Amino acid sequence: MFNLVLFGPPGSGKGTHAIRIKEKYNLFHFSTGEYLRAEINNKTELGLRAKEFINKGNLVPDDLVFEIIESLIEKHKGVNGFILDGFPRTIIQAEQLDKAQTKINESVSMVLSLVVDEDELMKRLIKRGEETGRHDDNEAIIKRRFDVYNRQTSPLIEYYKNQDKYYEIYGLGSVDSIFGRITNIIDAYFANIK
Ligand code: B4P
Repeated sequence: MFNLVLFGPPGSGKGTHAIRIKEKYNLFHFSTGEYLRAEINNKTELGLRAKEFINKGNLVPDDLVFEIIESLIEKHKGVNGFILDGFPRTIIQAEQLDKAQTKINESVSMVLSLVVDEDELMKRLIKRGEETGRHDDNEAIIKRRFDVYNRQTSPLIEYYKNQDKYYEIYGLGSVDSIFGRITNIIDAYFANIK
């Protein structure tokens, strides 16, 4: 099974590219952010809890997020592979994922990290906020999300480098050109394991 972690700061293009990767490689795409937003829209108990954190630019607690991921993996055992978009976002989440996958003889295959500078990220997210009305896409909250990313999420870079699974992609340019960089890396991975 091919298990891809799509990694990067807020607005780096994870969601944008996940949709294309899913189509090209026939993988099951799961975005924790999208899932949590749907729960908020449906006013579920989980959504109400998650909203408090998301609207302040904070991460939702690890255990809450991990329960979602565990049941997802359990429900979709038969798929070709997963794109985990926006998960893991903390070392604890990464360790929880490793443990759960080891139990079923699986592991993360690769981590693709989209690298984009903060000025560009800010522009993209402000634009998205204006177009969609997303509550966490306003300047003050975006700054908080960058801070949370730098403190809580970026240590995962070392974590996955130590496992020899970390690949960086320059995330500026047209969506097509970035997608080309992504597919070069995935195709090389498949060519190597043949
Ligand atoms: P997410 O939904 O994952 O939010 P994101 O990081 O902003 O998304 P992404 O990087 O996918 O942005 P996109 O491609 O759309 O998470 C939201 C919140 O949920 C988090 O802050 C957190 O509170 C919570 N959460 C989620 N996962 C969690 C976890 N594991 N643990 C705890 N909490 C969690 O790109 C952004 C914009 O850029 C788009 O408008 C797009 O059109 C544009 N864009 C993309 N590529 C471009 C390009 N090449 N050029 C120009 N614009 C581009």
